[in-house]
Amino acid sequence: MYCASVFSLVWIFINGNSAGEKTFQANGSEGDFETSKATCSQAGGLLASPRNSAENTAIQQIVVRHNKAAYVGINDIETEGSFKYLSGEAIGYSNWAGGEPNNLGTEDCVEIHSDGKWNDRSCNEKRLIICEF
Ligand code: 293
Ligand code: CA
Repeated sequence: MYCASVFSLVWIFINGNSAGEKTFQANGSEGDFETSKATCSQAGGLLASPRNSAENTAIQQIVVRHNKAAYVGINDIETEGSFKYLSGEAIGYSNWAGGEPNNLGTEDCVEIHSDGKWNDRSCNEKRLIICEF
């Protein structure tokens, strides 16, 4: 337990993926939105849900490291145009790319790109799984 904790702290320091109280982690695996949510939940965490710019930057760094966009824990599945966290709470921070969200076709999930900007996207793509703990 002690060694695991020390390792975790060193890992987080080296990878610079900590923001405030949260740590963000990816192991390279990918999945659609439901798979990403379930994977993080099974790991005892939550699909990464940026609530401020520091958290968004920490997640962005992981996207850059893996060169693969990721879903965040935000969607408007329930009510079009009303983006909410997985908890059901309305989002209090956003970092949309220009022209987004555009709900092209039907886009109810949100992906984060290597520039840190968000795009609403179909929930059925394969994206890097990033969890928060
Ligand atoms: C359109 C215009 C693009 C944009 C794209 C995404 C799809 O094709 O500029 O990147 O929609 O919003 O989710
Ligand atoms: Ca879009």
